[in-house]
Amino acid sequence: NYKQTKLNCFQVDPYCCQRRTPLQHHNKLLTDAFEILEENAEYIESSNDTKGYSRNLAYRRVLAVLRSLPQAVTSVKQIKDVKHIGGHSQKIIQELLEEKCCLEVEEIKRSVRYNKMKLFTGVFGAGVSTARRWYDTGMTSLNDVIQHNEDRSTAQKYGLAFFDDLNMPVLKAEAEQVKSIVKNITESILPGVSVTVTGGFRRGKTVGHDIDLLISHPKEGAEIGLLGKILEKLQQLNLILYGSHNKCTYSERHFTEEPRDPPTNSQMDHFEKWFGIIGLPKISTEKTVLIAENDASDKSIKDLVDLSKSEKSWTAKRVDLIIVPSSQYFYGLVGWTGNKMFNRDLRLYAQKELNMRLSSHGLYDLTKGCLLTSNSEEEVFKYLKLPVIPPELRNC
Ligand code: DCP
Ligand code: MG
Repeated sequence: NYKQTKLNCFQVDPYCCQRRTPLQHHNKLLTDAFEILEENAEYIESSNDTKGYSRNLAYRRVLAVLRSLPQAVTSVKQIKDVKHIGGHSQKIIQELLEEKCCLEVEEIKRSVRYNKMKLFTGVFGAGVSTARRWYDTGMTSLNDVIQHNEDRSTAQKYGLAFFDDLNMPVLKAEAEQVKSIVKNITESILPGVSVTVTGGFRRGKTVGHDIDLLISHPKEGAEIGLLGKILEKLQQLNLILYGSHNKCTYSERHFTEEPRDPPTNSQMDHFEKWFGIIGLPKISTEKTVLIAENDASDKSIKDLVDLSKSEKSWTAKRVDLIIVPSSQYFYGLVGWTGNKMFNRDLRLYAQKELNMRLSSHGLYDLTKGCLLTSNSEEEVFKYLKLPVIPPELRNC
């Protein structure tokens, strides 16, 4: 009957890559709470746990389901049989619906550990395990970390010194500004090149934490050696504050065989890339950009802090430049558009349901023993026997 149907109105496909998940959804009261639980579970879980059950992943799945629901949940009965929402999560949802807040979440929000871990993982170059080490050593502020004389990676030094700049949300206009700088430079080196803003911005986000640019050229192989030249130019223009250039070997670049097993948790690919920080001229300023003189790996953290606090005409921004050979472009585009959960399920689905192996480099049909080349994103979805989910609906 009607009432019964209404109560069980939420049926979801098991993999989030089968669902449409917009940025603005109907269950923000719930997802705000589960985001805290998910983050906190990540801070607590040790990396050894990830082979077995992961609470963090379980919460990420709950989040992905809630974000994809076509309506607001108003009664816990509606989600009684919904995939991925277990008993504990249902109790939390019930509490949130009845009380508008959840005790467990409120306790986490007040806890010192959660707040310090959130602060420390916000440092570029510091992952969860570094943050945990800082916390366990008794450090409670960024200043403590800066003062503490332990060996820090160059990335962490920059992350600490430019913490404020790097934690300012990156605006879409800034992403477009960086894209045109890179596009102009690249075009002057190699005409016909394409530069695409991917990551969250491609999924319709208006702010992000970094700028992810895919660089490719229609002529396979033309992109070889390109990144080094782009970086040289960026350096000459004094735009680079810090960077790490991962070159890749020929065999990794020319991916013709069965895709490598992607490491289970990180979905790192083998593209040639640069992860760095640029000093982006403030949009309204006409002053020349003067930033750290080139590779400042020998700069002391004090010099960097002074630089970050000086009156500067630029802001530090995180930028990723990824070189994608044209034959792998659409797989690279899907992988770098994300989001992470969408990628995770896409790969799991390909493996479990189709006996195919998907990575940012390609799709391999293990049954037929062949590689499936793709000339569009739509074709990737077609091979995977999935509806074409546009980027704006991949916000799982
Ligand atoms: N990616 C991934 N797995 C990782 C890192 C990245 O699948 N471990 C993919 C999916 C991401 C994309 O690359 O969506 C870009 O990575 P970001 O970390 O920049 O994530 P977003 O751009 O989605 O978010 P933000 O707006 O915070 O930059
Ligand atoms: Mg990004």
